[in-house]
Amino acid sequence: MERYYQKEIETAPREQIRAWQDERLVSTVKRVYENVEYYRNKMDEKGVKPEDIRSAADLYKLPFLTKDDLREAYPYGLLARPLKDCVRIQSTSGATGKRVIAFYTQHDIDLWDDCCARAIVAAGGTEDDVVQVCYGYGLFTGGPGLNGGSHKVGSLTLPMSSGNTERQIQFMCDLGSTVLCCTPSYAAYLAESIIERGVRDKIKLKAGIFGAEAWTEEMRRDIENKLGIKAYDIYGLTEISGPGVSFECSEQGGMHINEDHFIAEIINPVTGEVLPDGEKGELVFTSITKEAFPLIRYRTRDICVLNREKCPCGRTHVRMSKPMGRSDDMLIVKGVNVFPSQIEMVLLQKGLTSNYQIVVDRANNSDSIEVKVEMTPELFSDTVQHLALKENEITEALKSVLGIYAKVSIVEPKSIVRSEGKAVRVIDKRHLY
Ligand code: DLL
Repeated sequence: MERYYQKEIETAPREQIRAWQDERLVSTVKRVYENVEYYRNKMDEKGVKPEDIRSAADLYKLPFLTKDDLREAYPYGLLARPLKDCVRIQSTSGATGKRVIAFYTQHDIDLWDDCCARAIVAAGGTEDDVVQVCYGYGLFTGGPGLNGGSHKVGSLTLPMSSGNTERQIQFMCDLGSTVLCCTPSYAAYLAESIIERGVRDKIKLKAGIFGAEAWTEEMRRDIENKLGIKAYDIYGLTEISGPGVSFECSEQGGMHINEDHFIAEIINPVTGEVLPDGEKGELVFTSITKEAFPLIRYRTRDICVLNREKCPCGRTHVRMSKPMGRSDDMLIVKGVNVFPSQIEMVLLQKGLTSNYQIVVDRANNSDSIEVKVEMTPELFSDTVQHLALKENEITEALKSVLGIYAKVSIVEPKSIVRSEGKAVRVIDKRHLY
């Protein structure tokens, strides 16, 4: 039987959800207009006043917000509450220069934890469960979000954070973890490691809650078979709170968006026009219950489809498909957001050319990234040893900017194929979408 964490909300009639959205949007817009100069200026520029927003049907009148706005307003420019009311920040997994921070009041954290609790209960979690959280803790929202959700459910929470596979498996066996929360690639890696160690019959896992990066149905089946569990997708982004913006139910047919907290729209990423349900486009979120950091019409850059058909699980909140790509060039490698422009910046700083190519691949469910860059005429006459030193130097610089290891190969001049149109800078062999 399907279980819910907040049944009345999760299965509320559509008219009720709409009424919540209308009321909460109107008050959020009024509040940000009054308290946040950045919003006031943006709305004034577009000639829209809080009085023009009388229900969610007026949402289209409001200006969009993008990651660039967040960077421009960094760090405090979008705060809608005094800093003294905030108790936490979190930040995107992106690296230096591209970081975006989000603020939370205690109330915001409470609601965020509720969203994650809904996801855990939808995956079968109860107070009798042992939830092993191996998302990163710290600035990344994965660990703190699922941790908070697990507490709300009343499950025994293992705040493992990522890495240290040996210890993960030991605790999983000794403490009988039943729900695993981590990225799908780490889940696949754990599954292999468990089989390799011959301890498959010692684990008690029944469900996994995997997200933060794209993963395919094939990968789902592979993890489910190897671990003998049911694997659920979970989606979210730091700007909008973190994991739990949407989550899968037992139907595994799209992720229910927590519509009492977030209004979702799909737009044409080029024109900004709102598209009807069922059409593929960029997902845009408006948070309607956040105190510290409410974002209005935030462009996620994730390409999705919304589905309002009735879900057999009984939840009435709209479902989004798995993200099918991005409308910008951001890559997610090993769970970390990587922009090609960051790589280009390092290469140019290190005196190389902008003739480069980024190759992303996945072997044994683990991501790898290689940066091939053409040598300059000066480097051409250098010794092999000197080239290797240069490669190391760039590897180090990339590591400090991206936060992950990228293999660097300096290749011969003109060996990277020139494109006749746009340069093909990124070759993503993972075929995730
Ligand atoms: O990845 C939050 C999160 C943590 C979600 C744990 C789920 C589980 P960011 O680091 O800000 O936040 O990255 C957000 O990651 O815009 C998507 O492009 C991508 N993403 C998140 N979840 C999924 C998913 C966290 N289930 C960006 N499938 C988003 C595909 C996902 N992509």
